[in-house]
Amino acid sequence: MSCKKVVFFFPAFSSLEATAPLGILAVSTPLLRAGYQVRIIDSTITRDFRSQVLRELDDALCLAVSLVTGPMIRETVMIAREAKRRYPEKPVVLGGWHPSLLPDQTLAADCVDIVVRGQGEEALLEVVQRIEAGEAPRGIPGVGYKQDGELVFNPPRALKPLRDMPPKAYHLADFDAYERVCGRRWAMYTSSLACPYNCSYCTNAGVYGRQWNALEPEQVVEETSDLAARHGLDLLWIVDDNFLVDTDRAVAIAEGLVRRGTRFDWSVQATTNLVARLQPDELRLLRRAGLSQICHGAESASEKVLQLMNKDFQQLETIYTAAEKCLSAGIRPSFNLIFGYPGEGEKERRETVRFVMNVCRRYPGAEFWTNIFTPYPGAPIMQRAQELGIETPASFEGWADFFPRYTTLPWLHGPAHERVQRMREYLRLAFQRVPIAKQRRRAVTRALHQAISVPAQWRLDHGYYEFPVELWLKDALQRVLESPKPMVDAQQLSSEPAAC
Ligand code: B12
Ligand code: SF4
Repeated sequence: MSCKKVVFFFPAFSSLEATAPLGILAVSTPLLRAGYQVRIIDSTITRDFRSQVLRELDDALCLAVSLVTGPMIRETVMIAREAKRRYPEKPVVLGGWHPSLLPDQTLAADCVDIVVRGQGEEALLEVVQRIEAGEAPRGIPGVGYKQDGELVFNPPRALKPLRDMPPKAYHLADFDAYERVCGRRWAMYTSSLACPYNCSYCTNAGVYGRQWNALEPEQVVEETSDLAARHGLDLLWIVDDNFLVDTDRAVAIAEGLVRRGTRFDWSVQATTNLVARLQPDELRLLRRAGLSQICHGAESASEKVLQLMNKDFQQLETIYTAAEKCLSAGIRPSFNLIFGYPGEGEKERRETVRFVMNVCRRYPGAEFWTNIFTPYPGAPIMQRAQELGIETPASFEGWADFFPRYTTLPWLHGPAHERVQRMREYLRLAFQRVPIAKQRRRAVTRALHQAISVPAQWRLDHGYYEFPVELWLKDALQRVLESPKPMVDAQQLSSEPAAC
């Protein structure tokens, strides 16, 4: 017999940066308010997540999974298939970025019954109410479902401004368990949605549009202070696409946090042009309020590639300015790069590497993180990528291997791909970087990395990546010395049990 319970599964996302899944906390609140119980089983912090999901499903209405494109799909398929085998009558509902961007193919998978596109707060509640009533989710905006083997898609759901959304159910998260995996006690927080720009590799406009909308500063100050204090967090990552679209709002948030005397660090994502326009005293104020890092999507230092990426709002000098301004205010500037973008050749890659060397030497403390271009469904570049020979997976499962750390492209594979991967590895070792997860490296590994930074810089300066003996040595030592990922077991992440 089913009680008023929904089981959420959050598949592992191939990173030690473990914290509570914000999408699930967001869609949980309306369910809790309507009297449903919620169980969250996050595979990153739950040793026997398979048996736990199946056990919890026994008296639940449905299984709901949140996922993005990439490796999370592997565990999603495994768990959804087992759930369907054991409980064929209980619907499997998928939400999050991948189902939002590729609803048809996702719903076509044998183990998926319902998909939710875009914002899930209201949609999931309505779906669960229908499941409870034994009815199909006919007409619920943003929802797709199967009817007699056919895929049925209701009209899309209009986007709601963030201020109209309920608060996230952070109290469901076992922050102790996340801290054991990650080494840090941190959480994500959303203060605005969407981004006014439209970079051609970016999927955001496809899900959240381009109309930036944000919470009022007072609400942000109130919620972040409370969240950090309540759960003893030392870091909040504000996951907004572009936090600094409204400078006055950012300044007002900083003033509010300073007035409250909060003590947590926070980091944001913002474009270099918006950081460059800040005045030094504004950045100092943000720092005093706890802002410790700004992550920028620099992506390339080739004018040609930036044009191809539709990043005309970002002049190269704004990257230098952003680095300089951040560092002089005591804020760590981080920059992301994409290698292998269509149109980028060896010459453009060299330009980018030279630029990185230049920035890191002029502004010690600036850091770069790299990826290989991965065309996501819904991104404006996708069609061009397909014309250039990218083969997109023909099934939901196929997307599990789409991952920007390893992607090979028709124009970047074999020895060329290997060369770029080595270059990325040398970039990683050449200068210090600070990940969110605490590094559990031994002193000897740290010393080795330090020692490799000298030859790594030489190689990057000379574009020479043959015979990577330093990398071979590092890998061999790492295999012998480093301990495996810590195993933790979460407490039951659940709402207050209601009688059922
Ligand atoms: C935080 C984050 C991460 C963190 C996640 C940490 C964690 N503990 O969860 C880390 C750093 C690990 C990460 C890694 C990656 N990420 Co990321 N990440 C984000 C980010 C910035 C915020 C996600 C978030 O929590 N948002 C807040 C919540 C509330 O919003 P939401 O997820 O959209 O949820 C809403 C709906 O989607 C829906 N919903 C969500 N879940 C569910 C579930 C159900 C059942 C229902 C009904 C609805 C529903 O309702 C929610 C409320 O409205 C987004 C960008 C963004 N703007 O969202 C990128 C983003 C999700 N990441 C992305 C990518 C590409 C990656 C990486 C591949 C990057 C990399 N280079 O390695 C990896 C992949 C990780 C993996 N899965 O294997 C892409 C995903 C694109 C795609 N097609 O899926 C995004 C969209 C960024 C982008 N624009 O390109 N990421
Ligand atoms: S600036 Fe960032 S969030 Fe905005 S469109 Fe470009 S990549 Fe996407």
